[in-house]
Amino acid sequence: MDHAGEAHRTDLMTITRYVLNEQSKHPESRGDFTILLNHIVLGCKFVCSAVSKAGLAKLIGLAGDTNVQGEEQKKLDVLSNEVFIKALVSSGRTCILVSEEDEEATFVQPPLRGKYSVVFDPLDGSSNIDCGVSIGTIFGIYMIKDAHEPTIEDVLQPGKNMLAAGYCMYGSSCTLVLSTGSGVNGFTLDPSLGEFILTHPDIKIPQKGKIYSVNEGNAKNWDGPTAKYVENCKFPIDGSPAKSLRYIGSMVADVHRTLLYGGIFLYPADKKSPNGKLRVLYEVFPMSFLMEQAGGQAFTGKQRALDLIPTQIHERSPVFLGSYDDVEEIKALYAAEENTE
Ligand code: FDP
Repeated sequence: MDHAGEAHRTDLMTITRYVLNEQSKHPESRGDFTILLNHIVLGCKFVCSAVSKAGLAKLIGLAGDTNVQGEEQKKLDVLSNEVFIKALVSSGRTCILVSEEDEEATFVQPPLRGKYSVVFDPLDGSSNIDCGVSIGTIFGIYMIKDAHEPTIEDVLQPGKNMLAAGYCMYGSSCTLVLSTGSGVNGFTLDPSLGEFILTHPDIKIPQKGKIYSVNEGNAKNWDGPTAKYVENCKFPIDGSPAKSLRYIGSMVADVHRTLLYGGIFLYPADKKSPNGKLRVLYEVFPMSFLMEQAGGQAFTGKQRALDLIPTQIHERSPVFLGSYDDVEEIKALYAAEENTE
């Protein structure tokens, strides 16, 4: 082993060092938020390890089946949910948890209660698990109003009230993208160190992109502005080059590409699903928060996505998010339609 070479690596900006640096900017901080983030990071490492073994696990027993030891194999999404619930509760810093996997919100028992609520999708894009396509965890963090008397209203807040949001993508590498409200940073897991290293500092989304990302199989049910926007992507009326279509069908992967390369990701309303498909609290809000922090925009077809006030924890909303100029175009089409009504 080249110990001299390894020594150079100890000045890396790990996610722990980054979060501690951020904490030091707030002298009044008691480190609660740092502890919470550390527990989220731990959850991501666990899920990353489980996802990377998923193909292998299939050789010894299908998820949901019994393996050769006679133990039941947990489905990855169920396992991921348990991992995050345990990691968040044991942090001692959370009060209310909303997970995509659980119908009801979890209220943490008083001895372990803290002042934050976390909304999350432990394993988003789960229809892609069996073919090894990138999937991810999405999370958003709110501060609750009163830790002694938490209510569901504490998580039914507009996305603009989030303190932090992020996602972890389990793909060819494991990448955690985080915003604590002052820009967006990306960290890649170094498996040999078990540490997330800052690899994408201060991510800024290009002002305008060359890619649009949508499930075009739903096109026959789209409304006028969405149909017109996608038509413009393919046959631009201003003579600009047509956009390329890229759609993975895994929100974390599609949003990650959009953040890095620019362009637009849309999951619009359609006649069959008037509220679209994506969930407000743990899909639309965290991704919209990251987009705005990176200089982009997120729109619901009616308003700025982060202004939406949810009334139910599993509520859905249409969303158009990505490069500033691209979202501006779809906003103009909806505004034009409103004016003709
Ligand atoms: P999935 O159903 O595989 O869990 O909301 C979940 C989600 O994936 C997103 O990750 C993804 O962007 C979207 O649904 C894909 O939906 P379509 O299959 O309808 O395109």
